[in-house]
Formats: sequence, structure tokens, C-alpha cells
Amino acid sequence: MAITRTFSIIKPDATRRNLTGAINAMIEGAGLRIVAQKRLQLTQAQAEGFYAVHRERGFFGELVAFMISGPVVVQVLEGEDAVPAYRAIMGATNPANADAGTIRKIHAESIEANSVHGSDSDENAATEIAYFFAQTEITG
Ligand code: RTP
Ligand code: MG
Repeated sequence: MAITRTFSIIKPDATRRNLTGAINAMIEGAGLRIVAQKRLQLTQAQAEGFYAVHRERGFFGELVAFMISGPVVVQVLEGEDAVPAYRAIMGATNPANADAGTIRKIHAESIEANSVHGSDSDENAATEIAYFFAQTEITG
């Protein structure tokens, strides 16, 4: 086990319903430390760039429109094996399939409006963190 970092987004469906604090309490309750955080209105270009890996998927246009439909909170989380630790408390992409007690089971509205994003590998975490944060903005 090692202390590592992951990248998180609290998505517009959650900020709209004033759930930033509730989700942060679940993150901290799982032992993950929020070592950087900012609230942003994504531009279309920023959202398209962030989700470029999904460009060919049928849901890409809708996903980008959703991600710019309101403010997001971007975060860097740090802890023991942070990538799988965060994905475990996020729950499955589709909240209908998410385990009881996970963020998405409790808060998500749909497979698209699913309240949070979390990196799926250490390599992608590093890329995603660098997309939104300068090193000087992250303080463990
Ligand atoms: P994320 O990247 O946001 O952490 O979520 P994930 O790995 O669980 O899901 P992924 O397959 O990477 O999909 C990225 C986001 O696209 C939206 N989505 N919509 N309409 C659909 O069928 C569909 N499938 C995925 C979700 O917002 C998902 O989190
Ligand atoms: Mg993903």
C-alpha cells in the first residue's frame, strides 16, 4: 500500500442540489484527504478536452452539455491507494447498479447525472490533476 493521489469532480447535478459538503464528508469519512479543491464553471472546450477519450461514444455530446450545465468542484484526493479507494466509495457508473452506501447509490440521479467523477488509474489521475491544477495549488 502507498499514499497516492486521485482526481475527483463533484458534478453539476450535485452542486445544483447543494451536496458538496455531504459528498466531501463521505470522502473524508473514507480516510481520503482533500489536498486541493476549487469550484469552476467548465467551458465547452475544457469539458471536451477532459472527456476526449469518450469522443467517439454516442453519449459524448450529452455528457459535455451536462458537465457545463452548472458549476463543478474539482479536487485532488490523497490517501492509501487513492484511485481504487475513491472508486469503491463512488459506486458503479449507473446508480441502479451501485452498492448500498456509495455516493452514487445515495445521491446520483441517473447514469449520466451521477454526481461524481474519479480517475480510473494512477496514470490517468496524474494527467487529470495536471489538467486542472498547478503543483503549487496542491498542499498535502
Ligand atoms: P467517471 O469517468 O465520470 O468517473 O465515470 P465512470 O468511469 O464510472 O464512467 P465512464 O464510462 O468513464 O463514463 C464517463 C461519464 O459519462 C457518463 N455516461 N453516460 N448515457 C450513458 O450511457 C453514459 N455512460 C456514461 C457518466 O456521467 C459517466 O460518469
Ligand atoms: Mg471514467
